[in-house]
Parts: sequence; C-alpha cells; structure tokens
Amino acid sequence: MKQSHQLPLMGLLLFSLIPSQLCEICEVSEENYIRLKPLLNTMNQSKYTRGTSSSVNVLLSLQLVGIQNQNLKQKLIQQIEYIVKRRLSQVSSGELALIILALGACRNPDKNLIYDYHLIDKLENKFQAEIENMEAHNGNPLTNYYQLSLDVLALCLFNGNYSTTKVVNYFTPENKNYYFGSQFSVDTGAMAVLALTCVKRSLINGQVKTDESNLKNISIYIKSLVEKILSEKKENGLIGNTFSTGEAMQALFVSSDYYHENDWNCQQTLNTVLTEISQGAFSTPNVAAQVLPALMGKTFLDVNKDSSCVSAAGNFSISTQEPITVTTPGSQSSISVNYSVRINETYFANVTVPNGSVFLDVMEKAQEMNDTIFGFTMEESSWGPYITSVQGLWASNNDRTYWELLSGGKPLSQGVGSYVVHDGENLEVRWSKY
Ligand code: CBY
Repeated sequence: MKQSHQLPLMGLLLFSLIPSQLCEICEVSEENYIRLKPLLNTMNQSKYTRGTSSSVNVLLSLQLVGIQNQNLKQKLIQQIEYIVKRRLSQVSSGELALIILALGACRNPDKNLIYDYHLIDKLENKFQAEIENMEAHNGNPLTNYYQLSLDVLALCLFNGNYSTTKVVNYFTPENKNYYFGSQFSVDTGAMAVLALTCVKRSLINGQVKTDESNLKNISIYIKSLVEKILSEKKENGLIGNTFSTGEAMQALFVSSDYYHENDWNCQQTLNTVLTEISQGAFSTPNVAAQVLPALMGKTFLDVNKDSSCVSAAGNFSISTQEPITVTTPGSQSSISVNYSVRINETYFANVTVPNGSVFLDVMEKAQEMNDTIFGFTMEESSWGPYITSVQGLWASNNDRTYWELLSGGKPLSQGVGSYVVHDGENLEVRWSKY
C-alpha cells in the first residue's frame, strides 16, 4: 500500500483509539439557572446551628459553583472555624475531609486555616484510625466507605500522605463496604470513583510514585464501580435515588473513558433532577448542597483547580425571603398512623399526630405513650436527626447494625426529620444489619 493511502487509515485508527468523550459534561444552561433557585434558597435559609456539619457541605457547594454570596459564605466560614477550634476531636474523618475541601476550594484566603490548624496531618491520623478499626473489627471502619473515599480524595488533592498500596487493598469493588445489605450504595461508589480518579491522575502525572500494577488495578476498580453505578440507573434517568444522583453524575463526568456514550443520557438525568427540584425534593441544606455542583458541571476534583471561584452564576442572587409555607386546607386536622418497632418481636401502636407531621413526631408521640417499648435516642447529623437506639438497643458501626426506617415494608429514602407521614400509613423502625 502506498503511503498516501496509509495516512488516512492511520488517522482513522488513531481516532478510534481516542476515547470518544474525554470529559462528557452536561450542565444547566444560563437561561435555566432560575430553576436552581429553590436549591439556593434552601441553602441560604437554613439555620446553621453551631457546629453541625451541614454548613461544610453548603460552603463547598457554593465555592465549587462560584456563587458570590459573601454574607452567607462568611457566616459559614465562621461556623467552620468554630468547629476547627473547639471540637475537631469529635469530628469524623469524612467531616474533616469536607472541611479541607471547602476551605481549600479556589484561591480563597481561608485556605490558610488548613495549614494554621494542621488539618492535613489531622486527617492523616483520622484516616489511619479508620484503617486500624477495620483491622480490629472485621473490615468495618469507624465510619463508612463514603467517608473513607472523602478522606482519600482530600489527602490526594492537598498532597497529604497516604499509601497507594493500601488504597488498592481496601478499595476493591467487591469490598462489602460498598453495599448496604445486598444493595450497592451509589453515593459510596460515586465518592470512591472521585477519590480513585484523583489517585490515578497523581500517579499518571508523576506526583506520586508507585509500581505499574497499582495504577492498573485502580483503572480496573474505576471501570467496575462505574459499571455498578450505571446499573443503578432508573428509567427516568435517576441513578440510585434522587439523593445519590448528583454524586453519581460527578463520578460519571470524570470517568467518561470508562463507558460508552450510549450508556448514559446525561441530559435526561439532568432534566429529571430539575423536575424533582421543582417538586421540592431537595428541601434540606445538605441534600441541596450535594446536588448543586453536578448540575453546574462541577465535580469535587475541581476543588484544587486554583480558580477564583467566580462563574457566570456569580451574579445569581440568592433571595433572603422566608420560604413560602403552603398551608393546605385542613392542615390543622389530625391523622392516624400505625407505628411499630421490630426487633425479633414486633411492638405496635396506633398514633395520632397533626397532619403534616414527620416520622420523628410519630416516634415522639409513641414514646410518650410507652417509654419502655418506644423510648429512643438520636443524634444530630448533617442529614438531620439519626436514630441511634430504640428500647435501649444501640446501632453499631463495628457490628454493622442500625435502625432502619420503613413504610409499608419498604425502606425510606429520607430520615426521621424530613419524611412527612400520611394518614393510615404503616411505619416501622426495624433492627437491621447492613
Ligand atoms: N456522610 C456519611 O457518612 C453518610 C454516607 C451515606 C452513604 C449517605 C447515605 C450518602 C451521602 N451522600 O452522604 C450513608 N447514608 C450511610 C453510610 C449510612 C449508614 C450509616 C452508618 C455508618 N456506617 O456510617 C447506614 C446505617 C447504613 C445508613 N446510612 C442508614 C440510613 C437510614 C437512617 C435511619 C436512622 N437510624 O435514622 C436511612 C434513613 C435509610 C433507612 N430507610 O433506614 C438513610 N441512611 C438514608 C435515607 C440516607 C439518605 C438521606 C437522604 C435524605 N433525603 O436525607 C442518603 C443520602 C444517606 C445520608 N442515607 Co444513610 C442516601 C441516599 O438515599 N442517597 C458523610 C458526612 C460527613 O455527611
């Protein structure tokens, strides 16, 4: 064959070898920013009680998308400073990782806090404690793999020390920590893809040295996790559920060499999320903060891009007006629900609560009726209240036990503080293993 004929052929061959979409990102267009307003209002209007970590997620989200609301940002940074100064020892590894990401995003003067308070060293220690706990307790970390992924991500982005070999050992896609029962956790898998992609990039650009096999394994893990994430895609485009979709989108944005263009219709996912926003699905600051970056085409890997965090969305004003609470006629009336606590036996109660009550109101009412059977404890998390014990039986990360919330026998995708109950519903808290 003459050379002149070979050239186009070579070109074609090369073209077919280049991944079809190096970075496939779909995002809300400027004229549609208005549809994100409910998210911003939720983030803005929440009352950030001292020391809770939802302020961290909100700050990270605002920084990533480049929204210039100095008032709100200042308030959030003060909250975070308070946490860093007063109660860092009580903060979990993943919370600290988020603090580092939020403070370190963009050319931000508050970045200094990371170094003034030695936050990277402290994260290295907290990550080490997670690993030690896994070694002592049958592979169960102090927290969970979502947080371990955040740890690796923050250490990787901010040049902390971590062992690539340990990452390769612990993050195999078959690891039980990616699952709750038999259900793959999309949130967890997505965060792991972001972390592993960061590690992969630092290996490729030579920032971190390791042997070839680690790099190969990391690529294999990313591919397998991406497949698992895509297999949780629903007909309407959501991936996992409403609340994991934003994180899944971030993971898919950074891993487009690992799936085919036809495997994911990003636009469909985006449209469904926008519809969910308009239906009020993201009504707590943390869930709003978690979905926003992906909708604006951003991922946690953009944190150290050293941009100034100003974007077209910068001028996008956030209104400070109170949320309009829709009072449906008859909202003062009462409803009655069946509530049960299931351990080995099941304990029932019929509970009457005002219309519009949440799961927690039902639990409190039942507790008033019979403290021995329905007594419970909870703790505040960035997601709102988390039930820690019922009848004196405590959830344990070491044993992978927890109190599962169900309605009509199906697990709920909201916590006790936000799930609004309906008349005649069968609610249950069940002693479960994950
Ligand atoms: N964040 C974390 O550490 C949490 C990680 C996370 C994977 C998280 C979901 C995802 C995320 N984006 O943050 C997670 N849940 C975990 C790890 C867990 C386990 C917690 C124990 C541990 N090992 O750390 C566990 C026990 C399996 C769990 N979640 C339980 C529950 C139920 C809580 C019930 C209770 N006792 O109060 C519940 C209500 C499910 C149920 N039916 O019982 C639950 N989780 C839900 C619904 C959720 C979603 C919350 C959505 C919302 N609208 O509020 C969630 C986003 C999340 C928080 N869990 Co868990 C998952 C989803 O639906 N997409 C890091 C930290 C710094 O913020």
